[in-house]
Amino acid sequence: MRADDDRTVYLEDYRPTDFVLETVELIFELGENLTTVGSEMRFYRRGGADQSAPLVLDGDSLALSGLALDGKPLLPERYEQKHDKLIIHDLPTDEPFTLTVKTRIKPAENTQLLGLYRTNGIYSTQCEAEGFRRISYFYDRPDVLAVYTVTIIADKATSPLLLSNGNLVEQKELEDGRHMAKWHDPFPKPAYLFALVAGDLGMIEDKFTTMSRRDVTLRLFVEHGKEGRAGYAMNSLKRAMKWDEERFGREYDLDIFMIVAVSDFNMGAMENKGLNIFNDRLILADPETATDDDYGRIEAVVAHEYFHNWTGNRITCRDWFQLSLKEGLTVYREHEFSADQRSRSVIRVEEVKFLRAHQFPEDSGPLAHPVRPTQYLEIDNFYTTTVYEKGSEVSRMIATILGQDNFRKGLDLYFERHDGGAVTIEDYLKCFEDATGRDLSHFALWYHQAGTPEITASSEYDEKVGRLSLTLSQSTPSTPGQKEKKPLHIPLRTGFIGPNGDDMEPSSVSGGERRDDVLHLTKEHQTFVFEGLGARPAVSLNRDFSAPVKIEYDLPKEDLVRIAQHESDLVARWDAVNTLALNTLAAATRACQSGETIPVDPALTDTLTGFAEDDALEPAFKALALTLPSELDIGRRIGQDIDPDAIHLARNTVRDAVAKAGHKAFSALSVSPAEDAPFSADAESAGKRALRNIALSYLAAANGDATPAKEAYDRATNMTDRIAALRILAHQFTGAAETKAALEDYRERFAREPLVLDKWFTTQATIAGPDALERVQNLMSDTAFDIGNPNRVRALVGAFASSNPSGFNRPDGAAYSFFANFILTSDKRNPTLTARLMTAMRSFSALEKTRREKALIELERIASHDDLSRNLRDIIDRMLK
Ligand code: 0A1
Ligand code: ZN
Repeated sequence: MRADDDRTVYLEDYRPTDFVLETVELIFELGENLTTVGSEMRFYRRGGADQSAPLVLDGDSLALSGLALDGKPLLPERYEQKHDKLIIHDLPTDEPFTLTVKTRIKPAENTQLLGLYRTNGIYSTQCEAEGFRRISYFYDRPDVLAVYTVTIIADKATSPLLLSNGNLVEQKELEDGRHMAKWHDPFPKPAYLFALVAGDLGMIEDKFTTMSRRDVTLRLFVEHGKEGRAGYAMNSLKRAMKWDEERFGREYDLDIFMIVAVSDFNMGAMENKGLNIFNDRLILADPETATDDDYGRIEAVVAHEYFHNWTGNRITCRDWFQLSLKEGLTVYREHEFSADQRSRSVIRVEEVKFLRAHQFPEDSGPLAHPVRPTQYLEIDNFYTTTVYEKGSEVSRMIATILGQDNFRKGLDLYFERHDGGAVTIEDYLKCFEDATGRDLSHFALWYHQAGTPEITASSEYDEKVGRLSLTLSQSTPSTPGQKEKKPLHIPLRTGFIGPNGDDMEPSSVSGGERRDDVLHLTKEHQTFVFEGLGARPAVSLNRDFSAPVKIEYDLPKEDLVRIAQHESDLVARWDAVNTLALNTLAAATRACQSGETIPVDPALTDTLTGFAEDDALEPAFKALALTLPSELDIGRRIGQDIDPDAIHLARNTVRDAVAKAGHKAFSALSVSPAEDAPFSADAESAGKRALRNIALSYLAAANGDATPAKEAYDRATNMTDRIAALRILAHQFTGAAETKAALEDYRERFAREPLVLDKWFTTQATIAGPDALERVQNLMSDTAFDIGNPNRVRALVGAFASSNPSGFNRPDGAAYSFFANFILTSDKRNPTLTARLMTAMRSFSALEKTRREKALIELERIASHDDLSRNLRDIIDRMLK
């Protein structure tokens, strides 16, 4: 039974609207304390719909100041305002009609950063998912697509720039120093893709000629004075436009494409039609202020938002349960773009690391949900790594199962069949089935079943006949609301590595489908039998991480080492080293807890030294392979009764042992081959910097001397090297005079650069140990800290809670209590941000008993407040269920 006050939304309740909205004309008169919004909407009643049904429009925190039907004011008995809805009765049955709604809003008071808000002198909007209803009463749902015409009126001196979606059709001066601009977007769109920006910004401009030789004007708006940092984003945009034409045949459709960078933004960026709005940290970059990772993220996110023009905007979601239809697919397209722009295996390893660090824990904790959920209380809380990254993996698996050419055929059909539509995951899958004839009904379970599948593998080799039997069993753990799970269709790329390191190819396979190197695991238990293998191979399962699963496979250590050294698939090589390292680190943690001496497996130190010395490997890959799993990775591997202090000690011990064993190699790598060369952000140069910096951190560990890192800091000519040196100092030489000096220098050097100071906040927030809390509290009173800015909050409080396991989980629970207080305050200001921050504690039940109990007390304290936002209420209740 559903209670009356239950605001949960269920997929099964979906039905189309009673009225069809064709066009909307909006007029904004902008004022920071009072903005008026006029909305003129042309509707008609849908054929077949209930002919007496009222029109029910969504609203949120609006003041209604006018309401008219076909130009005549509506009498109070014709409408009601209930639970934020505007309900209008007795509307025409056959004739179209025009409804005019006037609302008043206060952009400067909007600290939620949803709807229309004004910060730093800029008006901007964020309407996904349900922000438009904070601007005007509307059919605020993705399946209502209308053509928009938008007039913006504002003071010309403070807002010389007036932008909205589509094409500029009129612009003129008005009285009293005001001016107006009128925009028209010919493409019907849902309200979540609406955008408006007004203010005074700098701009860079470029152009792109599309494959059908149309010229598109490209404009990128940033804070005055920051134009010099916008070039890389512009360049990324042009590469993304070209790539989408070449790889997927997708051409841009308007004459202008604009990006605006704002400094107060809840998320990364937003794909509003023709007018993307970005968190400025994902636009601004130059060598002195941005790291190589920043450059990589900018390239990826600029491309991601651009790719949405087809996957999301031209074809959108029928309802928010289908969110992964646009997000999963767009992340997959973004990943493929990055792989083509950079080194494919390096990009793939980074994706695997991200998935394991973020999506797997989500999928195994209290917030687990399917890629396509069936219910939600607050849709904002479903912009998750499951919907995004697991959704992307699901599209990747479709490509693996069908092959790239067939995947493209299916996607072509999708664009052709559904252009202009608002569709479902089923519609998407059907295109691949229809284009290729392959039945994906079993595969579709990936969208509906939550939890990370676990595969247990065992193998037997019969030397006499050269036969290998590989038995695979799969199961998926229970998740909230889904107790029983069915076996999935899992595509597993599998290699056989012979004793000399070469790939072996079996002469035949039985027990299941194998195409190319893909095994199709479809049953709960399945034994594949491979004939014609003249020697016992090391079995490399899940090459390229072809399926987002966990694999339990008791490979002999020499097989792991063989894979690490010889696999032709670099992702599998990385994974083998990573497994070797995790095995060692987990054993070291156990020893640490029982007070034994900490063992360090020479197989690990030898393999890592071998990597460090191998000149044939590309530097970026070497850097990844040499990076030990993080303390959080080790915790996840241990899984329960986690003691973060033991992990911290164990990891440092193993790191020091690796540093000593590879000392010679690391010394060689730490001297730069091209330190004085002019900076280039390309992937190859970035790889060299990454390798040099990881070598430097090992050297610092081996020598126990802060001097080389301080020298590297002083010498640095780019942010990658500077922050790498600062991190080594802060994390490995906390409290040293060199560290203090470098931290002060950085604070001073970037005093007027809030985005750059975020790295300074994060570096310090993630210093391990019991002093972290006090350090974070002190930093909160730094003048550069601003509780109203989501980037600052994430850089300091977010980083502390999510990336400082020993500091945040101090055994006395003081940090939990600090965090709970912060959450309660922050919730009043910005619920979207706060609910996301809260998820940092979602895995608290995996901690050892004392910490777990202390964490629980604080979580329950938060839950006991009866005035929480719906966002926070949803998260905390699910965490405590
Ligand atoms: N669609 C955007 C993500 C996004 C979602 C919600 C936002 O505000 C609450 C903002 C952005 C993307 O995938 O990039
Ligand atoms: Zn997206």
